[in-house]
Amino acid sequence: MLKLYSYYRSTASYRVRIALELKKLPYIYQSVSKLRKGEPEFTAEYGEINPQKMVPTLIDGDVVITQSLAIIEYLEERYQKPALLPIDAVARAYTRQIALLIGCDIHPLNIMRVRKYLTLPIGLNHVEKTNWYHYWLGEGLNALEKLLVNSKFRGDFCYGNEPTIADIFLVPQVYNAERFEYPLEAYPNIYKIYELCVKHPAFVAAQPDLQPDASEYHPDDEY
Ligand SMILES: N[C@@H](CCC(=O)N[C@@H](CS)C(=O)NCC(=O)O)C(=O)O
Repeated sequence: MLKLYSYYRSTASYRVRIALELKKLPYIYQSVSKLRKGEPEFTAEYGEINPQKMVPTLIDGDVVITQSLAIIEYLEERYQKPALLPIDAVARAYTRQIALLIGCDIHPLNIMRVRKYLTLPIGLNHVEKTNWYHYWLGEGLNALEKLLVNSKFRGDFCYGNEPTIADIFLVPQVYNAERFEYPLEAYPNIYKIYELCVKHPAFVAAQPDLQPDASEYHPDDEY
């Protein structure tokens, strides 16, 4: 059976969980709970599995894959139905464009190791770190909102009327924006898609609060 190294609030893990649920693939959930305590050093054993010491990591037999987009594209090629990418080349590029806008240009600026580095050695306080995140989130979401408004591909979801990788990346990022109290009123198109997705059974099953390690949560946890 597939095994996913995950952490419930990790947005990159959340993406993979959504893809697994959409494709109705059963999997073993393996929590990397050290992330919760803000400990950058995952176990040495985990470092052997994923040298970047990040989540997610997918195990499929003797295959080990890291990086959420690589995992999702692997699942797409290996387990084809339902398709998470459109058939048309231009439409595929459009959905990847949204995934990468979020995955490359928003998300990495706010992960635990970046927030820790902003604290020390840079010396930013909590408010300054929040401003940092909000600034980069705004840059990305402004562009995404425009992209959706101008797209001929846009339907109820980012592309047409079924979820694709674009929605798989959009939902965890909006979840994270809400967690960090970023106002979303300026993004009605993004938010409408988010609201639709979070009612979809696969997105519901993948949501952070329903994961096995969510119960370990403590209100003081920053990560
Ligand atoms: N580009 C990677 C990003 C993975 C990533 O940033 N994971 C975060 C959790 S969302 C993590 O493991 N953070 C640990 C750290 O920052 O040290 C992917 O898409 O899988």
